[in-house]
Amino acid sequence: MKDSLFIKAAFSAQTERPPVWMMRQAGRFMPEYWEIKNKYSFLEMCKTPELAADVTMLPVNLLDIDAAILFSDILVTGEAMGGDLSFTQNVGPRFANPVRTQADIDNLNVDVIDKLQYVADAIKVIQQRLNGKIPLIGFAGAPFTVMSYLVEGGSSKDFKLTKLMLHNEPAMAHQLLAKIAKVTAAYLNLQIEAGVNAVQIFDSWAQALAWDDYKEFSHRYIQEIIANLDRKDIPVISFCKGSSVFAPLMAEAKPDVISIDWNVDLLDIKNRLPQGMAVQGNLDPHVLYAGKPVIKDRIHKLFERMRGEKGFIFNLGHGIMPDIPFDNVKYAVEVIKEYRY
Ligand code: 1CP
Repeated sequence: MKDSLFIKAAFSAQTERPPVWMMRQAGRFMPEYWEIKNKYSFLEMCKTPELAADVTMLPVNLLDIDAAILFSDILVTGEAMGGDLSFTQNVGPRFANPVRTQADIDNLNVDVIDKLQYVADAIKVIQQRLNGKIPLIGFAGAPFTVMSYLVEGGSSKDFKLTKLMLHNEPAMAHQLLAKIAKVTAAYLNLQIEAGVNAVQIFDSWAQALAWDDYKEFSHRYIQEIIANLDRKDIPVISFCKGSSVFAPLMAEAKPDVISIDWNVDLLDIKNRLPQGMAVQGNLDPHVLYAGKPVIKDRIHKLFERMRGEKGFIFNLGHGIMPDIPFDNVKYAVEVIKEYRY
């Protein structure tokens, strides 16, 4: 995989064009996803290696992207620790037994790697199907983001209960975060052992935090996880919503790549990072709703800005929305793949 565009760019080597993959590429914007989803529940899909492989391969076969991402979810660590997880259409993820008291935290298990073995099995099936064509990215949720789902019991707009725990019960919050971080490091190491070619840590809701709180309750645990990875020779990508603000701090955790949201000029932020640290990003996913000339123009503008830069992976600033037209995503990938520096 060392010679793949994605791995080369992740390690800041020269490439003839930027590699492309998109967060949430294995998902609901594809009619073919629904053909599978209509027959199985989301968790069944995650836990059945052949099905997880089928979904992982959809964007590989239909979009011809430069990296595949494991089909799973960031919340499987919370489930393995004892969360009663379900996914309901139009509601999203739910933990029926939210974690809000000291007793709830004490009850969470950390010795849970056996419960996540199905992910290692899926990775092996996916790698057989990929057959060396492109790299496979594994992933996990960052402790703060996973904590927010455990505490709120599901999605949240304002993270009220989570922030209340950080502010009123910081010692309790740290115990919870430390438990999640321990499981997350072991979980990513399981994925590396099973054969993924890169890992990405998703801290999707970090932007809700004030700078000091981000530092104390999020960054610190990501740093700990990255330090505990048995990295072998694979790149580590750190993503958060809010990276346009937090990237210089994220860099201190020493990932190989930082995935940047769309609020910032990508070159400006790259220039503020240590030499040799790659960036991934950062098209506003809403551009993919627009007309094709707009999509092409925005991609070309980003690429012109990044011209001559080593260490640039094209991605969106966050995941593809489920109602973005498939044709537009396919067109964007074509525009990117035709481009030459
Ligand atoms: O009902 C369905 O069809 C399930 C929808 C779905 C899908 C396709 C969920 C529920 N998760 C996923 C897959 C998924 N989730 C992947 C697969 C690989 C890919 O294509 O990228 C990944 C990487 C995730 C990670 C994930 N899950 C994140 C981090 C990434 C991000 O977009 O910020 C988050 C925050 C989640 C939680 C989650 N799981 C599912 C939903 C609908 C949500 C978000 C709900 C919310 O807004 O809180």
